[in-house]
Amino acid sequence: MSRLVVISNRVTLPQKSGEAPAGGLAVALQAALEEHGGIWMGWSGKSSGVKEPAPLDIKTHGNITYALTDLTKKDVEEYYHGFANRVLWPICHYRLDLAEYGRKEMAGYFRVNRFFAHRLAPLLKEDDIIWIHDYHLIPLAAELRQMGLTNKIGFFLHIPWPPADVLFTMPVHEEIMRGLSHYDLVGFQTDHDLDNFGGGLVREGIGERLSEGKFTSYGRTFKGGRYSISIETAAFAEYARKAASNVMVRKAKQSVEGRDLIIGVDRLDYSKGITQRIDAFEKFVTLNPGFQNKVTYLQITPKSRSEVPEYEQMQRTVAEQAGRVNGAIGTVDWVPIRYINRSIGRPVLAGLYRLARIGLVTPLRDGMNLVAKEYVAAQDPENPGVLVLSRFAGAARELTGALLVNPYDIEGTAHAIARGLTMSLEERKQRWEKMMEHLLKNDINRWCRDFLQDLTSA
Ligand code: GDG
Repeated sequence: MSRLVVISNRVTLPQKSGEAPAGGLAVALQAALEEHGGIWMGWSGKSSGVKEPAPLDIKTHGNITYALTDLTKKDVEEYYHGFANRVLWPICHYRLDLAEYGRKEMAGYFRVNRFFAHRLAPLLKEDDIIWIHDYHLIPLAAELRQMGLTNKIGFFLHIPWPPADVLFTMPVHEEIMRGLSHYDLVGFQTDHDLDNFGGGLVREGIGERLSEGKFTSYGRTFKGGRYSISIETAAFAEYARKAASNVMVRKAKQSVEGRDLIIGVDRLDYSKGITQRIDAFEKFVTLNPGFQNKVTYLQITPKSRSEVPEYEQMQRTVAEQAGRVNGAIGTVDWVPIRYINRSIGRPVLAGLYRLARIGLVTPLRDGMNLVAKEYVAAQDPENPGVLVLSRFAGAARELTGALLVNPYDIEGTAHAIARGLTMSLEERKQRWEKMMEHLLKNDINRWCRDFLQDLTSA
């Protein structure tokens, strides 16, 4: 295959020795780049203030060149905090009530995509295969085409694609749809997202779904497909097995003192359904008094996007809610909810998943949700826990051994928690084996390989 060029909003630099390993996506992309040789370009995460950003910061490690750019303060505000995270993110997660559309932010989004294209183009060779990631960079292919590039360009959307009626509330939906038509391959997490995309084209009269996974719109024909992202299943399972001896994990085990552990792990984000989940936990304890003092619910929630007002507000809401529930149902010797508002190391996380009798993954809407897959991979095959999973996570389409719940139905989720905690070992094993077999076959390397194969032949 030709050289691979990956562009994403943020870039994962190689780990320094002794650092915890990066997540599965970074590992898989780094492996693909290493194999074919290539470039990974993106935003450094830094602002150059009012000054124009300095030239690209280029770092080479083995076969991979990392190219990072700063953005001005205005760019960060308008492109990242503005249009990407206050318009595209809420709309793609069906939260029209939270979308704050502004022309200034929209213009900033397109301007930064043009800026990325201009910085990237001089690094490109004629036969490079280009793979662009996620909602921040939808118009990038159109900008590159405008500059005369004819390379194969693929796009993968990590978040959901909404149905037409939701998408059309965004004033610039046409420009966004047009942007996608400039790719050779557009990848979505699930069939639902792919269907929503095709449905939107037809509804607006701007395109059609053809046979063999092809679409046509704005005079271009391109491929669309489902590529469900996954994890490094075998490596993560091994990692979790070893993590049992980690000092922090042993301490955590002691501190739950024989109680059943329920675990939730999410970036602090309104799409993750954390407040509904805490309500469901409270309801579970209220409806099942026999479980009082017998369970600990550990919610690990690193802060994210704190500069966006909705996220800042949510930080306070969740902390207050956890405190209120602990006050209402806790006792002198039992703190029902442990709420951690920062990131913990990956080895400890893997060990905690394995310790937990229930993995509680209940987003209101999620492209895939890798926590659900990590929880399954981390289980002890002889005594696996139960995954309670929202039917609105992309992962629900694959993890059929989970107890599927509607996260808006608080009582339903409470019942699922009770059912998970009382499930026989035999049923737990049966459900887990089915999911683990699927995840071993469909891991992150397969996802990466499938996408790149289809892009190469598109
Ligand atoms: C987007 C889409 C899609 C979380 N807390 C800690 C920690 N994490 C890690 C988890 C997992 C990752 O972060 C979160 O991935 P998710 O998939 O659950 O969610 P998003 O961040 O919203 O990701 C999503 C994904 O892209 C990939 O396409 O699945 O639908 O929204 O790996 O383990 N890791 C550590 N400490 C923490 O406290 N070390």
